Amino acid sequence: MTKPTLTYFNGRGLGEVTRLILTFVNVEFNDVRVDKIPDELKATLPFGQLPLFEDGIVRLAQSSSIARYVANKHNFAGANAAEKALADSFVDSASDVITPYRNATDDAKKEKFRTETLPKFLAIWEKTLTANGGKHFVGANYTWADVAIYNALYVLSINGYEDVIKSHTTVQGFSAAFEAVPQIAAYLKVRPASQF
Ligand SMILES: N[C@@H](CCC(=O)N[C@@H](CS)C(=O)NCC(=O)O)C(=O)O
Repeated sequence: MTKPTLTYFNGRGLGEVTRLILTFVNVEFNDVRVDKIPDELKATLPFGQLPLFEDGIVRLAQSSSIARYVANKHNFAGANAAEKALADSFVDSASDVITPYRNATDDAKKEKFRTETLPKFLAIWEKTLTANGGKHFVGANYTWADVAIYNALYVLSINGYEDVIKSHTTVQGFSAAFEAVPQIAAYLKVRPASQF
């Protein structure tokens, strides 16, 4: 089997969910990190942008399509059609949190995000996790939904929202348990530090 390659910038950004999925499912991959997209590569990119995923079967762009493909390929997308759809919906909920977080560029928007948007989603995540045993969002095993939400929580926790997250103990426990999964813990120890 060809060792897959993920090409992205030297940051977590739009590449990190796929890196975490591959790490979780114990698939070795070439983690290619560029400072700038070389012109000759840019000309061949499906949408002119990174990330790009290549596994000898497909040459795929668009971060969420890549992550979903990798999750499906490695049985990490949900145990059946219903679980897959639910997992997709929780992945989308992570975007529903990260998009307004990124768009909160002034104090009023930041305050709305801190006091309304984030608590609303944290309460939903807390309730879902509690009803499902505390460790996973969907079904009896980890799926890429857990990865996407963990990654969103990580981004928020290092960018000034740790206190809001901490008051949701089941969500907090979920993140801690995810980080303690041996292959994830090993990856996090060596993950390059980055601003984004
Ligand atoms: N919708 C795309 C967006 C990709 C994107 O915006 N990539 C940025 C980096 S985060 C990029 O390649 N920027 C460099 C460029 O456009 O030349 C995805 O989710 O993959």
